[in-house]
Amino acid sequence: MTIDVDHAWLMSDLHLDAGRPELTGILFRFLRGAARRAQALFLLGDVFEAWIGDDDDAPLPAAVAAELRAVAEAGTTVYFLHGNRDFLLGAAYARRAGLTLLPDPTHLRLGGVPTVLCHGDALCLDDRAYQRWRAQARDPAWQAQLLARPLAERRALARQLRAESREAQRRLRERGLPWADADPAAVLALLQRQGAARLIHGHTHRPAEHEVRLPGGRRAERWVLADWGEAGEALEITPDGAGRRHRL
Ligand code: LP5
Repeated sequence: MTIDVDHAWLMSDLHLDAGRPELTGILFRFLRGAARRAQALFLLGDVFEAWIGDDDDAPLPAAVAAELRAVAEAGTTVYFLHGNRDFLLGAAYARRAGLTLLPDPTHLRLGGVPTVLCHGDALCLDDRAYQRWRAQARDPAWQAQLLARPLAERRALARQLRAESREAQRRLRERGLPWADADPAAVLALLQRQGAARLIHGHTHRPAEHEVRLPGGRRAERWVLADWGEAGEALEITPDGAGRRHRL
């Protein structure tokens, strides 16, 4: 079934973490208010700083599940697409939080526009070390083995992976190499695959609106969502267009 929604909110890269309660507070305020004005809310990955399994017994995932479920029960469908931090979020948590899981990428109609949604990490083809890691991390057999490990071990592993990632980025900066960005050919291919006129993604932490010229002279848009560094941000789509809402 094709998703066709006139009024939607989209956000990504919230990186919710017990150490940043102000971000969770912003999200909850939004979920209790503005979120409910739309037909759908699309969470495009990295909602959580690190997801170690649906059986995580920490208070944060439980509190977020309760707030998301309340939105879904109030009539706003909440969709979730995995990011590189929460790729292990599974069906059990989705049921608990009233989420509808989406594949990456997802083609749909938003505000009347044929649109494609993705987290954005799969577009960063130049980041070869990350793409190798991504292929392994998305392998269901590897995930099952990992999720069978005790929670405490997974928590420690997540900390280790974060440290490795920060170190990899520090080395990049040291060598003067740029932070990964979306590959133009991959963007074109994604837009062309199902005739989309708009691509929306996060991950790169480079919020911007790009115009993409497709072969044949057709134009498309690429919207890059902001990460929630200091304040919450969301993109609102209506039949009148797309607009960023800062300081939620
Ligand atoms: O995340 P960010 O923004 O810092 O950087 C990303 C890429 N890094 C990652 C790795 C994540 O940050 C790790 C955190 C995952 C949390 C969930 C873990 C759940 C599993 C464990 C618990 C059950 O995604 C980074 C990109 C950057 O975006 C820009 O695109 O460059 O990629 C890298 O830095 C590549 C590195 O080489 C990192 C890969 C580490 C691989 C280590 C292999 C160890 C295997 C352990 C097996 C269990």
